Amino acid sequence: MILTRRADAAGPPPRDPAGEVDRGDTLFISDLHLAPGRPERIRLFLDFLGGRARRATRLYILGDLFDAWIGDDDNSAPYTQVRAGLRGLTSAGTACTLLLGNRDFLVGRQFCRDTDCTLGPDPALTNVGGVRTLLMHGDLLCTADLDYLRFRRLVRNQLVKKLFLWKSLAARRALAEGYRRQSGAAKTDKTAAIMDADPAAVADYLTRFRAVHLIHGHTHRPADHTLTHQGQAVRRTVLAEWHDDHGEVLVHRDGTWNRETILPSGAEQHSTSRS
Ligand SMILES: [Mn+2]
Repeated sequence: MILTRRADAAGPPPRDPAGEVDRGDTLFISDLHLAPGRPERIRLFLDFLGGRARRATRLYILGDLFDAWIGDDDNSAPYTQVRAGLRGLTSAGTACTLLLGNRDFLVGRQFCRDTDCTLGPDPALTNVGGVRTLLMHGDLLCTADLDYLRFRRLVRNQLVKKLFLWKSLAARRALAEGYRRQSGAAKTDKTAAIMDADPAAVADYLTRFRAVHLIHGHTHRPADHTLTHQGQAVRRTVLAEWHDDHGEVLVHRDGTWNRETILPSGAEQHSTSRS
């Protein structure tokens, strides 16, 4: 549900039949880079969906949930599990909104039908605790990476997407594997500055959307930036990537923000408080 109105405009949040689940939190995650070759990370995410995430009104996944996505018809076992996990979460009453990342931009309508998640635009303007908040994956902020932005325009083209999706699953797998190798090689050549958010792009999006808080991922440089924009204090919150043995979730509750570490079940959970 995107999102120029208050999250509660559509009525009260779904109530747990037993009335025992407190769903006061809004959660933000990104850059999980789930892949069949990362079973621990998939398990960590599935446990998160079945546990911590259920105490939220809404979960925002700000892109790169998957390390690659070659079409909603990919029925590899891990992806089927992830779809079922998301469906379990939304069925239990937590809304889930997804933004597309540069790795999983082919997530589409069938995925949303399978999981009952909503696909958000990028950027997505929303309201968190009465504050105009802009949500992005973050790749659009890295404006110094001209090669990538050119590639982005190409692969996001509707016809190009259709041509790719017409190919067999096997052909798409082979193409994605080739791209993954290429992209990995290109990344090591690029300077740190090119791969970070450009301050001018940040300012530009904040102005266009009259937002005072920007939340994004993609750069894998988690931080809480405070900056002055047009004489006003604004915030840029960068989400952390997930790893096989831990993930991080940004939590909003009653005007308070926290970063919580998500650990494999059995391990002790801990959280770091922020304002
Ligand atoms: Mn990314």
